[in-house]
Amino acid sequence: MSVDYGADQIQILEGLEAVRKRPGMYIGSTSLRGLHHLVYEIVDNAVDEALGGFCDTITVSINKDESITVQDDGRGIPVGINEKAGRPAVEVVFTVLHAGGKFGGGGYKVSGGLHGVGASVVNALSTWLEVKVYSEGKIYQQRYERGNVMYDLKVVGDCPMEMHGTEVTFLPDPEIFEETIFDFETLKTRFRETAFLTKDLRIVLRDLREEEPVEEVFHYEGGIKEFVAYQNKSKEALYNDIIYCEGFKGNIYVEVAMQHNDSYNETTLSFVNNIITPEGGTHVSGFKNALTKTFNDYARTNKLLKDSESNLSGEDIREGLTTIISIKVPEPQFEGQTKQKLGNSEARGAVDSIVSEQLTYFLEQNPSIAKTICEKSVLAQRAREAARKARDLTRRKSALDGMSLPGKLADCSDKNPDNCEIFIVEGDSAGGSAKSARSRATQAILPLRGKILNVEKARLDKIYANAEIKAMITAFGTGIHDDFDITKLRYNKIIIMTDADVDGAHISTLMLTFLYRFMPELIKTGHVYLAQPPLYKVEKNKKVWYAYSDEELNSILQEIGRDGNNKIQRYKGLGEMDSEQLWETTMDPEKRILRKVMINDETESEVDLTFNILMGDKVEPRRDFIEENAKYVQNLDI
Ligand code: 28F
Repeated sequence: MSVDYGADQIQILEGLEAVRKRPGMYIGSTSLRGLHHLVYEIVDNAVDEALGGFCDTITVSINKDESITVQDDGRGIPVGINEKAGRPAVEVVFTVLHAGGKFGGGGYKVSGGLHGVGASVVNALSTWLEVKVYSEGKIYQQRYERGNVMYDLKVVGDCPMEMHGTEVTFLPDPEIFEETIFDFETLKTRFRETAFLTKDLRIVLRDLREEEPVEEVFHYEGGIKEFVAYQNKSKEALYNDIIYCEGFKGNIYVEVAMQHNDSYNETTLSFVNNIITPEGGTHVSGFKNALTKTFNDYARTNKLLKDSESNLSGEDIREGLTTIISIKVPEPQFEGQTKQKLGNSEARGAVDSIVSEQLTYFLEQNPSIAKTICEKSVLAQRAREAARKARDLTRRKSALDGMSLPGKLADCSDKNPDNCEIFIVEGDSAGGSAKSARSRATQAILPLRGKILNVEKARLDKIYANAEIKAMITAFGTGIHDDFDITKLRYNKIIIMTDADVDGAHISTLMLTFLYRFMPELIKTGHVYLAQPPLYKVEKNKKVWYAYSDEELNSILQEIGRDGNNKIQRYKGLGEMDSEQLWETTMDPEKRILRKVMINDETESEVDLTFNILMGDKVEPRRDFIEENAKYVQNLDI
């Protein structure tokens, strides 16, 4: 090492050592999520360069050895000596915690993800990292190992005079991370989102680990308008235009794009400086306020709402509305437990005033679209009114007869939810076997008749009137909607048990759609599971084996020998098993396989889309999705 250890250098080493000691403080976690965060940190620096107008393509490659290379065609991190540090600026960027003068005044500090920490943190948490800068005909390079400088910045070659940019390659340290294998889909979702939010930026994602390298290019000239179109791709839009509002209010830049579709769900994705804000905040409330006010004003003025009718609620207007809100704020303040909610009060007014003004103008210019939306909202208002009455009725009824549980439910005797689980079983006959198989103390059985209602295609009033759905809601005990209270959950595990065939998979998906739309907290807090019944039973010399997949069947046959003495039985449904077999293979907590249903919040916007693709009206996106994902279906993990 050719670096002299002055006082500054020692401070730097202490800084990076702190990062290695408490990585969670800097990147949130050392799980798979933290691992991917490293990539976002580096890419975000390149995105900053793009937002400044200096870079138009960012290439991210997952290399064969699980290192990552990020390249941009920006100005290149400065290689000249930084006055204060007495070292090249690029070295400062990678070795000093929170370095980066460009994050000071002027411009917007983009992302840095949840923790806003940057390149030096990635460096500290990598086994090795190499940076190359292309500038003024020269290629500069420096290498670090676990944050330590390996040699002074040096020129390693020439490049064309007009070439410029930065290239960073790093290998995450397995001493730090629990897992070091990158997930292509996770990166894909993230960079698609980044590209939507940064009009004109091209992001190329390559997976070089595969025999045949995979490449995806994300480039959207329409920016967030295209984001809305993408979210609505599996739905029927109510009108062709995408409503778009944009502008500055003081130093806050606001962009909003929206379009209604014929579904009943609201999708609102909001971002601050390109960071997703899953819990919304002041920018989202400013938007909602403007939307409600503007539509009510318009509907009254144009007699689309009678004097005798009450105002449309925000929810009525947002039924079937897909919205992307993206704002840029010089100094964002994030609040809430997970720091995912915008707190800046000036953002509320900025979004409200820009949306109110431009939406009013749009509605005046497009009376037929305005009428379509108002009419849909009035229908939503009526359905909501009917649903509320139905809900009040059940609420009053349950208060009268002391919260009567559905008749079909075979409840467990233990009243401590921590010990209890409920099996939602397709069909009365399988329900019957499950009832005699179960362990009565802790396992409850709720049989459902036939297919449950597809909530993706039904309005609220119809959903609340559905017997199977009512049975589930009362059995779970949590209530729904504004009344939802997870502490009232009567079972620790909700287990969906269906046949191991296409129909069974369809019923599971309908169930998951219902849970995701109406009680997403149950999924997010890890209470929902899929049972996994066996596909085959193999018998030989009075001994029995169960196989849960074709591979498993093959390996069993390999082991016991493939001969005429095995009788192999393929199970077509739960009903073919007697209660003892059902217990042994699928329900016994000691032996069964359960799959936990999870939502990864990094990909939450995709989950919404997935349910719509699977359960919505359009055939083509569904077919594409199933084809694309066929290889994952064995291990479906939504
Ligand atoms: C592969 C990841 O990190 N790209 C970057 C720049 C450009 C500048 C910069 C970055 C200046 C003094 C810190 C260039 N010219 N890609 C990247 N491109 N950082 S990071 O400046 C950093 C500050 O200390 C840059 C003029 N100004 C800024």
